[in-house]
Parts: sequence; C-alpha cells; structure tokens
Amino acid sequence: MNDGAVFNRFLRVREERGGGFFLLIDPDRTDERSFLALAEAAADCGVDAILVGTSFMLNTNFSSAVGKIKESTTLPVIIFPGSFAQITPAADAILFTSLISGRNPAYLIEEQVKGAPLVKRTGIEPIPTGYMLIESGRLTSVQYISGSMPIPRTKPDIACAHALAAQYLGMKMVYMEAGSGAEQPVPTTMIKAVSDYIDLPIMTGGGLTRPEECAARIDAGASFVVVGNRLENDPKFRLLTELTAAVHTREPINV
Ligand code: 1GP
Repeated sequence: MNDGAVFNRFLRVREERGGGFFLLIDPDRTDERSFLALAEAAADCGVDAILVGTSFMLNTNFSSAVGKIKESTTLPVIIFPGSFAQITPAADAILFTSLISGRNPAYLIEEQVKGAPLVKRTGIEPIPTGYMLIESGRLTSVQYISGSMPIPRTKPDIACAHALAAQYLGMKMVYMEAGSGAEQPVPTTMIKAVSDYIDLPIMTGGGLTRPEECAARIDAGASFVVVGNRLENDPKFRLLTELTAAVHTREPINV
C-alpha cells in the first residue's frame, strides 16, 4: 500500500537539512560496478535519495539494475522514468511526471496512461510531478527524445505560469530540468521567480557540477537538487560529499 512515505520523507529532509540532495544514476550509461559502488557510498556521503532513470534505454535490464541499487543502499530508490517501460516493483517510488513544458501528448498523458496500471500493480508510491524542461544552451537527450521545446531561459514568467498550472492540477512537486549534461543549469533567477510564485517544492537538476552552483539553487528557493552526470567519474566520492554538504544549508538539530 502506498502511504506517501517517500514524499513525506522528502519534506522532512527539506525541513531538517534545509535542502535535499538526490543522486541520479543512469544505469544505461554507467557500468554496473561503478554505479553500485556509488549507490553503496551514497548514504555515508550525505545523499538523501537515489533516482534511477534514463531518457533512452539501449542496453540495460532496468528492473534488475534498480533491484541491485536497492540492495546496495538504505536510501529510498526512486524511478525517474524516461518511459513507462521503466516501471518496476524493485523501487520504492516513482516521480510520476508529466512533461508540462512540452506540447507532445505522448509525454503529457500517453506514457502516463500506459504506466498508471503498472504503478498500481507494483504498489510503489507515485509522486505526481510537473516536469519542466528549461533551455540550457545545447540540445539535450530529453529534449530530442521528447520532441518538445524547452522554456526559454530568459522567460521566468512562462516558467511561473507552467508551475502554477502544475499546482492547480494537483501535482505535488515541480522539476525544473536543464537536461543531463546541460551546458548551463537552470538560472537561479528563474528558480527564485517560480519559488516566489507557487507553493510546491521545486526540484532542479541538469548540468550542475560545483557545490556553489547547488547551494545557489537552494538559496534561490529550490528544495531538492539532482546531480548525475558529473558523479560518474568521482572515484573517491570527494565531490559527492562536497555537493551534499553544500545543499544541506541547515545545521543538523541534535536532540
Ligand atoms: C538529469 O537533472 C538530471 O535529468 C541530472 O543532470 O546528469 O547533468 O547532473 P546531470
């Protein structure tokens, strides 16, 4: 039975640590040994949750990869799906996204209709999320695969209108996405504008590589930061530890 436990944990993390750090693993792009080592180290490095997903699956047995990641960590493992084919009972939850910045019905509702019965059958927790793609300087996989146009990075008012629509449609969160490996992450000015305009928590990611960039996004009003690409080559997890520390802007409360 899904009781909203994972989403409530997100909110608790935000409350207690000032912001949450989510590690994104793309099992299709990284070799198994590396991503399992990363999953194993994640909790000790300060990661709050692990997202698993890929926008274009070529090689992986996705379900088996999620299962192995789950066995390697005590953290919640959440599917960040590129398509309904990435739904598996091996995870704890799924970001049940709709690509609201696009106008392609396949990613607005069609994938969701195919996926909903699978999510119900698996019993994993769906977290309804308005997924907004923001222009990032170069064509990203998600933009190409979804065949959708990103929101111009200089138009915060357009981002605000989309985010408010997500709130009024009953979604629980918005994801402001520049795309994996983006040249430029989502601008802090746009995050601030959206955060001032809506009540939902904001998750942001895409092209974040430095601790100060992550901290600036939390300062601007994001609740959760997602980093993937840059951590695929971080042998001693030094950068990972620095990134999580930058996102956790609040001192832990010792009781
Ligand atoms: C992509 O926002 C995530 O969906 C993370 O992006 O891989 O660039 O960190 P990176």
